[in-house]
Amino acid sequence: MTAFADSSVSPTVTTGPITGSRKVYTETPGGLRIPQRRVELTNGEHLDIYDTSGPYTDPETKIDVHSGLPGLRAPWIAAREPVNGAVSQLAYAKAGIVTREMEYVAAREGVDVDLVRHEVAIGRAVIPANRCHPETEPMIIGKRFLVKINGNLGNSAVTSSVAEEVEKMVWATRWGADTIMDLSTGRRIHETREWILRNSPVPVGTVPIYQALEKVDGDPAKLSWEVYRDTVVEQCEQGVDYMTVHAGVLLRYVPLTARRVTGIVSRGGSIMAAWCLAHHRESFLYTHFEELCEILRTYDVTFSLGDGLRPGSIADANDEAQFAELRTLGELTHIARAHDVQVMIEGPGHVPMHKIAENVRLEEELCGEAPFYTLGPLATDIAPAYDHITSAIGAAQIAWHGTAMLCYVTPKEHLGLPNRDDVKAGVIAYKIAAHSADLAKGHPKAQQRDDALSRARFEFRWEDQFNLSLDPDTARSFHDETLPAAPAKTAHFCSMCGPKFCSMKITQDVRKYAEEHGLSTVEAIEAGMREKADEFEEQGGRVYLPVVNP
Ligand code: IRN
Ligand code: FE2
Repeated sequence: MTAFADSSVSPTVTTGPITGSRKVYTETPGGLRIPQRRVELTNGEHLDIYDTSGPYTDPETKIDVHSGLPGLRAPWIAAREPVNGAVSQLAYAKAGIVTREMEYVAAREGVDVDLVRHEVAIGRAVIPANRCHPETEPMIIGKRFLVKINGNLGNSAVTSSVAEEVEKMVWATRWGADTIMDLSTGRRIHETREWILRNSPVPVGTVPIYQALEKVDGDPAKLSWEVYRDTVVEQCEQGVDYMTVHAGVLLRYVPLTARRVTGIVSRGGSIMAAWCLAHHRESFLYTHFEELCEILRTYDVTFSLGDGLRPGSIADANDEAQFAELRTLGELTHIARAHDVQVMIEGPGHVPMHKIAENVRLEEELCGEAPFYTLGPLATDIAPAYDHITSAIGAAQIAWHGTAMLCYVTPKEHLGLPNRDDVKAGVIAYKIAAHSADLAKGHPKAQQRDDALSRARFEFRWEDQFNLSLDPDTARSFHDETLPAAPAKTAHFCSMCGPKFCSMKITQDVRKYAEEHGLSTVEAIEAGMREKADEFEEQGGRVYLPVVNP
């Protein structure tokens, strides 16, 4: 039992393989074991898929949430000497040193390790990996790599427990969350985070100002640099890998939000705006930024510079408040990098499609191409209860333009705290957005999965189609709703069109006809069409046949 294990908390987490696949580890020449999920196909082939689920889907590993996951990275961290007084992935990359984490992510992404080191060195990619969080399987966030997704968890003062949040973490990573953020604002914040950190196979992010606010009884005016600093140190020690810091909300920007339709919608942004107004002083996050860099540098915690003034409605997108803050985030990016601290930049929010590209262009220009990490954006405001969809539309587009990580939005956005089902719906929606962008960007591995699934679909290998999908359980259950019998799994049709109208079946018949008659497909189609036309004429040439048995 470790120090965090409280006997009153007993999380039960989901374990076991995802239907139709099993965990495999590929060993690199350097001796690293890279996790993947293998889908065995009925035609004898298999496909290995990038896997974020950690040991939970591996039946070989015994899971005990009370002792936490093994410290995969512990020996790597222990063996490293500081370079230029720093221990961050950025410092090593700049010095031309390839870390084990860099090797790991290169193998995971199927790219050259030199690309990884280079992208980290110039700040276009980050590897969030706190030295006090050795349990993580390293991953990389940057536009030259697979688009990543983050799932937000955490309780509120109104609802949820530690056990529920730990299961949500396991559940989110099972379906593909590359990182998770613990946004707890209710009771037992420290303890909830400890449970999540010790059991999470992916990097964990937080927004320290939330806990700092708890410490001063929820009154923003009572916040101070000292309370905030102590909270950051507490979270760094625990192992938080990246932190949202709303340091770009400056006193003079607050009035720019006055005429907005939805004002300031960021929690952190509104807390800092309230502090600035109450004291009529510049934000302590901004004035103490270099001290903050020194703290984060010690642990190799990555900055996620918060978008406290992001638009919260279609009407407010790309306004002066938003872009003024972005300019300040650019200034801070360069300060952080000079301290060898890795940086990501958070982005919106709510943005109509025609205004999305501008966000990426400006972020790259102002923030030296630091990885962009956006919350959606929602492409329209009119669908509460479906904002995983409204936002996945914007997310797919912004990722295509170069956003490196997408913060998911669940169906409960704007309505309530997401439950486990909402978490899955959000993750799947965002896997769709991220993968669509990977395809459009031409990531070498992305299309393999589409092609494998397309072939399975065309050849009526139903089981393969289910198992290659993002959510095999739901795909299978939808199919079985109308055609539950075993033979339907080999049938050359489904209940949508029935046996006579399946386009795929007709195409296959055309191809078969061509083969049998020694024709090319074009000729076969023409010949087949002629035959059908003749048949049509023979039957009287009428589209609507008279009813025979009324
Ligand atoms: C991501 C991009 N823009 C915002 N986010 C996420 O929103 C951020 O990473 C964190 O999870 C949450 C912070 O919300 P507030 O405090 O800005 O509302
Ligand atoms: Fe919103």
